[in-house]
Amino acid sequence: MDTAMRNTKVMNRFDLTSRLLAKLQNEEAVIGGIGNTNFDLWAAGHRPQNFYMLGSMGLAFPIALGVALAQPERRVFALEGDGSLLMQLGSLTTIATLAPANLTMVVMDNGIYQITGAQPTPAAEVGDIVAIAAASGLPNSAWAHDEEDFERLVEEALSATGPTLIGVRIDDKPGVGTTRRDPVQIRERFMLGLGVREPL
Ligand SMILES: Cc1ncc(C[n+]2csc(CCOP(=O)(O)OP(=O)(O)O)c2C)c(N)n1
Repeated sequence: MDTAMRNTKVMNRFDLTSRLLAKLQNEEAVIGGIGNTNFDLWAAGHRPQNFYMLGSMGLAFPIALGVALAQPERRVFALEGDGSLLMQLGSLTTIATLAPANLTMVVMDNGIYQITGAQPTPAAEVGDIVAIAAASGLPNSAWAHDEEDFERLVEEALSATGPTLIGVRIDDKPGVGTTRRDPVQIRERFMLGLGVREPL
């Protein structure tokens, strides 16, 4: 585990999301959290296995947990902002307890609630989300030092034998695109993408 948060490069959410998607070859599910994480997931390239959370902070990891448990043969990635994860820290211990080997969580840590006006999050100066994750029972948690390190951690995650968490420090840029706000369409498209809905 590497908890050296202060030594990590400040990167960009859209760039990292694009790098993640470029590594996927097996219809892996990708769950974007509220706001910027799902906007950048959309902008990086829609895939039938992408799910875009609207409205509720902190649900990317719980939704991804459900998908990972329901489809253990499929690798599942979840993208969440630091502010949103702070709303739902308990999900980390739940995930550590259920320990799906196919789940990887990416925390996009800009230290702010970017989308609502860049207010600093409570943990911006004093907390370390990767250390919190490790102490929640997820020893396979690490900060990505730079883009290459992020790609290496994603590759490792693709064959991991337990849940993994990757922390990335990111800049204060908003998401590049905007998901269409149609929850029913998002859900139905995702279920088709996961093969659990018959096409009409
Ligand atoms: C329970 C709840 N409180 C407040 C909001 C308003 N809100 C929506 S997104 C957001 C900030 C999200 O911050 P973060 O997850 O760090 O992502 P960022 O905007 O920095 O990309 C807030 C406060 C909300 N949707 N739900």
